[in-house]
Amino acid sequence: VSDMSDKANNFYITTPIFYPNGTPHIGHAYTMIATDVLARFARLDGRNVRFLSGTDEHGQKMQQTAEKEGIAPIELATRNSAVFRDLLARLNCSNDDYIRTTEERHRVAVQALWKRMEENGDIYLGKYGGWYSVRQEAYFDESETTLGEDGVRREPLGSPVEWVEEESYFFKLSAYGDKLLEYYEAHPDFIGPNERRNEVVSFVKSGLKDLSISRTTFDWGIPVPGNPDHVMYVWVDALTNYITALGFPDEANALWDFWPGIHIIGKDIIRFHAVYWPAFLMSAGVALPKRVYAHGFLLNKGEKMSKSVGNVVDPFNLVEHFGLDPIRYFFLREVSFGQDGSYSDEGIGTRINSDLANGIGNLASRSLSMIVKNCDGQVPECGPLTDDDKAMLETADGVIATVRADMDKLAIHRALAAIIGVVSDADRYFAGQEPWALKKTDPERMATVLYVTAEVVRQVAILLQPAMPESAAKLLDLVAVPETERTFAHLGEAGRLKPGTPLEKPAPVFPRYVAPEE
Ligand code: ME8
Repeated sequence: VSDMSDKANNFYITTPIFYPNGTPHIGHAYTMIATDVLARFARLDGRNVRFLSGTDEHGQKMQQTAEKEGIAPIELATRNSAVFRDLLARLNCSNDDYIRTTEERHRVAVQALWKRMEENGDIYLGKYGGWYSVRQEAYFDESETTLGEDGVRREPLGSPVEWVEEESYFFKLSAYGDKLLEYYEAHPDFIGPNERRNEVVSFVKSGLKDLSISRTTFDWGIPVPGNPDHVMYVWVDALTNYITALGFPDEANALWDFWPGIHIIGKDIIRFHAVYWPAFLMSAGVALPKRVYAHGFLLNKGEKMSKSVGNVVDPFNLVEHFGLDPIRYFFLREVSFGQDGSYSDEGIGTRINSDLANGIGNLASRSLSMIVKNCDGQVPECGPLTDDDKAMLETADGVIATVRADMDKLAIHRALAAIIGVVSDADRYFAGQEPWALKKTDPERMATVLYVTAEVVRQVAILLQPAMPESAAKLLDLVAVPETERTFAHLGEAGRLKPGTPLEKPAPVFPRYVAPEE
């Protein structure tokens, strides 16, 4: 039982807040699923969890898209933010809060943070000129841009840039280079994975310039305190969401005990989270996040997804086609968390069939139907254990240690491989013991083998809950585990199946995937 008053037990985790200038795609879904599995894992492991997601609704891009559609920016934001919220629900994400940056609580927090940075002497008024990308909402150094044969200058990711000059407030980022480097050095787990950490360290070592943090060329944003001609640069606004949702600046409210937290992001926005955000927080005298971890990008059959290539996959359709838990499992298991990953319908089908239908699904249905048929429909008595039985149970009891260590390193794919590895061990155990042959020769021995196998199914199902909450619950129903006995505290000896518990004929949990005819 976790102690809810113990601050050290609090666990705060966030997704990026998404731009609602369009509808979500599979990359957004991937971030949501990965963050959800980390939140669910921590909950089952007895932590007091708070999980946040939401939408990033200000900025020039939103204003321009709304203008094109002939609607107000808030209408566009409200319409698409609802779709992101629906996607979280469709993906069975367990977020505790959903923040929209157009909410009043957020204006209050952002303006408070700005004032603290200003009081610390880190904000000054100046003039800014630079190559600005509307799509990236960022200025680029001339050296980072290239002039195309079509006469259009572009930033490294390919969006056009234009020369913009405006009066602007600046944040003294240049004063934070050494402090950031010291911090990275003292907190080796602050940025992950290592590739991203190295990238950030070399960026900071190359020298930080002051950062332009206000705009006068449009007005869809949070006004700068004391000078409403300026709206805040959208990244100052956006990053603050993580503390708005904990009630900042009211550091006496109970939610504030969740700070600092862990930010899960895509690799595209590492600089904002690992350089700008910690500098803002240092300036404002607020604790820095525990960790910023960037996952890789998803590629469709190895190709970048883009509207022009026509390979953008709608996450709602993908889930409809394959089923939710298989999709969650596929992305978490197939992609090395932190690296880029590729997906295709064939890849998804193969993975679902090998690990789920032929793996845990088959093990559960074979062993449990034998129990229902041959053991009076009850969890059988467990007789004296052979070395093979003991080894099998030890494997199952011990896997949580590996899984916990992997999850702590955010190696989600490895944690799942370890869990599915136990299923392979159990398949070998089951085949080797031949309980179907023991039925005639030694029914008591058969009962013990079936008991051990069902007990492995119980533990695997408990461990699979973060990745596949609904399917794992069905497996736990099959072995009649009460809902109150499904946390990691019930793994191992503590939660062993009780002989005599009635079991139902097992319904299939993971059907085989058969690709539709062309
Ligand atoms: O950047 N593969 O919002 P955004 C994997 N509002 N993940 C992907 C992806 C892909 N192909 N494409 C996008 C923003 N993502 C800002 C964030 S946070 C204070 C503000 C995911 O809607 C990935 O997590 O463009 C990426 O970081 C995020 O979507 C960007 O979402």
